Amino acid sequence: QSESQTDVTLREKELQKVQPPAMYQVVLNNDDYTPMDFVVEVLQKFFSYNVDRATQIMLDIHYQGKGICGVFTAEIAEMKTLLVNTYAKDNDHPLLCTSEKV
Ligand code: TYC
Repeated sequence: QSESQTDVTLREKELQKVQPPAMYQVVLNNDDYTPMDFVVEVLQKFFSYNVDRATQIMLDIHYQGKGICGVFTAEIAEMKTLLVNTYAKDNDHPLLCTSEKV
């Protein structure tokens, strides 16, 4: 049984509908060596949190093992992850930033 032309046209219209972009969580991972102050600085510098919120998030990561810093489109998530890991390396800290699709 073949699809009617109306069905095909409707399905094409459906496929053409704009899709919201895929979103990615940028995650900071805990470790035993990166100073707490440095993590707070990273959260302020790259994710625009104020010092109080940055401290809360840092402590959450410290006790839970990891924590979400923000949710972004692919390019922004990738760029922030790279910037944080480069900044950590440049400062000789093992801090690891990762991103994962929501
Ligand atoms: N656990 C680290 C310490 O005790 C602090 C820390 C917090 C490190 C969050 C990484 O993503 C991190 N100095």
